[in-house]
Amino acid sequence: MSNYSIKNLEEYFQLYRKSVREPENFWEEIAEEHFLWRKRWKRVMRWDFSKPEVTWFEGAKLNITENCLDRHLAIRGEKTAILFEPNDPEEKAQHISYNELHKRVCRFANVLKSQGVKKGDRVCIYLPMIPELAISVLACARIGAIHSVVFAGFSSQALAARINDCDCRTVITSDGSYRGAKTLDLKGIVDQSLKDCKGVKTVLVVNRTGGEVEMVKGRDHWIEPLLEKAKDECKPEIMDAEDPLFILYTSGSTGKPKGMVHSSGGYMVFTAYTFKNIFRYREEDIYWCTADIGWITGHSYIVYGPLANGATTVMFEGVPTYPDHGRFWEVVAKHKVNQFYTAPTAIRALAKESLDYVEKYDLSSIKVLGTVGEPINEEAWNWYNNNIGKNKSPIVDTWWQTETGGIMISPIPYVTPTTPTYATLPFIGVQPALMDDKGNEIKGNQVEGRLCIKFPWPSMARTIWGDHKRYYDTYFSAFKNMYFTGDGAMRNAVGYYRITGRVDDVIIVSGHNLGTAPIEDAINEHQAVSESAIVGFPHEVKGNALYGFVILKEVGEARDRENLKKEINQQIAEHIGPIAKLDKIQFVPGLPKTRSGKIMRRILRKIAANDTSNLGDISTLLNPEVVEEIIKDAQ
Ligand code: 7RM
Repeated sequence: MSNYSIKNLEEYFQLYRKSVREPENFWEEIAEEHFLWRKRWKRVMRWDFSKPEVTWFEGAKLNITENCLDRHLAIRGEKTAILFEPNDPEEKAQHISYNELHKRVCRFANVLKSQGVKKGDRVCIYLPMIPELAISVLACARIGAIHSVVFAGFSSQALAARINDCDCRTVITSDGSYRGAKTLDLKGIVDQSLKDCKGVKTVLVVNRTGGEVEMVKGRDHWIEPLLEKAKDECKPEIMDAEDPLFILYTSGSTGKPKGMVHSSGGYMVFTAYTFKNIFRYREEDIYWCTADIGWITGHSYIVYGPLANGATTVMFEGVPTYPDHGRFWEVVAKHKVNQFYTAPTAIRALAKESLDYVEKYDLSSIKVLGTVGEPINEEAWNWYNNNIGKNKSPIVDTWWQTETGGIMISPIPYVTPTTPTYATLPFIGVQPALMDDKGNEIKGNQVEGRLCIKFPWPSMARTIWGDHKRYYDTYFSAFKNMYFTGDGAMRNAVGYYRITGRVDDVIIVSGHNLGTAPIEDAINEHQAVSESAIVGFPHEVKGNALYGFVILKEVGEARDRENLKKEINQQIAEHIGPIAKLDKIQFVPGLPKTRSGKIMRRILRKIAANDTSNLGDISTLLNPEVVEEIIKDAQ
């Protein structure tokens, strides 16, 4: 069991050095000793960032579900694999053992097969946080189908775009979903989107809310009767290590979402190894990540990473504020959660409420706290540390991305001394670099630049579905032989990294990545709008909120402006989802533009942040006079 669980800082540095000097030997040992392979690799890795082409464990054969399920049955079959905590605290939690999960995954896999789903087919999963979400993900992996989970908060149009982009023929959904006091009509959203998805032949519907739904004959099937009839054994499809395991969409700076494609073998090895060390998981622990499986955090650190380690992973259906602001802490106390992993936006929202919500509960089970998704400010870090961790549980501030598949920069708890707002040191095998605008690496400490990674790691995305050129252009063209993350970062005197935020047109609102372009596209479709620009501005709870500068077609028109603002937000909710709604909308006569026609977002950002004392050089603007006018009416 050497090397698999890192014990102290010295060992971390030793392993880190080994992972850089002899990456192949290092990863070969990890892969060999801790996973179940049906056939060994011919070559540990191969890479060429100029294409980009990366392979890990080429020639190896495996099925990830054998690693997440079958191999645990003999030693921990009755241990809880998934601990499901429903939205309604009155509804009983479900403890799904490894034995039971194995059976339910096999049954689900057999249903998919009976519906004609085969290896390599894409299956869209649009489900709330109920056990069937994890089960359907694993069922796809069992038979080698590529899952594409779409977060069940996305609108019908966003769902349709994702279904069509990777030609899903099968969609898995539920009648409805519970979110706090609300019940949402998921099946209705799916029906709406399928009007634009002619390729979908089968819709499997899980019964969750018991709501009235329309079932289209020949296309829609309730899953329960099919599951009942299905056999509870399903032989795993044996996959190549480089076969795609899943596609997950992430927003980009153009309108079209990017379908990041992840591999089977490398993804498994890296998510399992990071999970074990970054959460310091031990056999009896109860681990809870509050993310939704619709995001990468849920894929890697609710499903695959924990299950590959035989962990107990909590799945929470609800929201942090229902029935009140104490819900997270109630659940921690109830299930004696040992590792708790959430987003800064949730921490900030709960920190605003009375401490009574925290102090009511016994949080002494907590050993490790984690955060992910956006930079955590010092105040939120301290609140989390003092009130939840009681100054004794290390906080792991984990930096990573949909594209990286697993955690890249993070403390290792009880090993790396933490500093508020710092993600600290690269994980084993991760080689970060800070780059200047001219494309040179900035060496040494106390420096700031664009964050790149200069060597492949096993769980990196292999391509963008259907558009390898875009993969190259987005991540590998800015800096030669480097993966460019899109983030800025600084490295302090001791070599710790602090992520400062996006340097591109992606804005992170409440931990959700939103591209400005798709939102602007949605606004511009409104018949009264001629042009718009979106920027982020600092928000106490959400981290960033959205500010829209909108040019109307008819200037000085007596239209009801308040009503227009509502319509614009409605339009955004329909195109993208309620998470992308604007907090502020300002109607402007023009937008500051460069001579080449590029909107100067830098200026708009300053106006939105109410920081107009120094706007920098605006002489290159085509229309500098518009800036004054915008400032005059700023909100
Ligand atoms: C896991 C996830 C990726 C973007 C990334 C950053 C930001 C994530 C942190 C962070 C500062 C962190 N995937 N980000 N973690 N910024 N500190 N610990 O969030 O694809 O949805 O987002 O999120 O900008 O590029 S993601």
